[in-house]
Amino acid sequence: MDEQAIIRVDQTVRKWLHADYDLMQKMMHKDLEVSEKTGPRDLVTNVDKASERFLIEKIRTFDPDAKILGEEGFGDCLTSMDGNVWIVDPLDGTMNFVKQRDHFAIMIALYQDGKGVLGYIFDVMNDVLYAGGPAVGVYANDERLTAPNNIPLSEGLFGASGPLVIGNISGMQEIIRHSRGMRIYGSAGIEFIHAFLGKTVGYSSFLKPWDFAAGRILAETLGLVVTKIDGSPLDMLSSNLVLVTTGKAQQDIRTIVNENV
Ligand code: 2AM
Ligand code: CA
Ligand code: CA
Ligand code: CA
Repeated sequence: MDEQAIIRVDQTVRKWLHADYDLMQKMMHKDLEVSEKTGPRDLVTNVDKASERFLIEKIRTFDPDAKILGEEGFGDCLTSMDGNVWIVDPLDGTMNFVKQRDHFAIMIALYQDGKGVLGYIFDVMNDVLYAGGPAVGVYANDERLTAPNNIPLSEGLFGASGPLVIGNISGMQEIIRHSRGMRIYGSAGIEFIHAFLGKTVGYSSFLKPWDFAAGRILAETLGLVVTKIDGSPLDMLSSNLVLVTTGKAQQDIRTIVNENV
């Protein structure tokens, strides 16, 4: 796709996201239908499902030959990253949505033959859409973002998921001890945003493709490094222990992880 084509796709996706935002705003103040997926800490609501149905219907009409992966199962089964692949997390941070009506996001990513083209993380309650990709840069609404400072681990706050910290997976507690402190927000999308803005030096969590597909594109465009915790490349078709950090913190963390295997 040339730059003009990417800009046209971008304008279309932004319209879908704003319509999805309106849908969510209407639904979130009514009674939610909440059910458990794998247990009481893994929920899905009628809003997750409505959002995914809405976005996938838009993508199918716009790009009928594409493959679409959605968390709640309304898309396709993905076996390769060939061609156009859209990855949708219709509501990221469902537990926050249910308990707080805050700190959640809508995420969409477009990959072409495995390369990230456009990524979107919509911070719904702050009404800020983080959007872009390598061809167009990264924007927070209309404001272009610049790369966060390449600070070492020792100079920043580190975002982690609860299970990684509690289980001390891959030396997570040691990683945090080397940082200025730990933050846990309960939404991968919101955590990625904090890394974009330099509010944290990085983030790590065990994530599915829809949790990191958009964040990865935006983070890499901003010069951050997105890998598995051991520094190896991400697998877009399965779960990964994802690490997004500045280049310097990536080196610091790799040293700690190697000492804790
Ligand atoms: P979700 O809300 O879209 O499910 C904190 O739980 C973060 O990790 C959220 O971004 C959440 O995404 C994601 N996550 C990934 N796997 C999860 C799981 N099994 N249970 C709860 N959250 C999960
Ligand atoms: Ca979920
Ligand atoms: Ca998610
Ligand atoms: Ca979700």
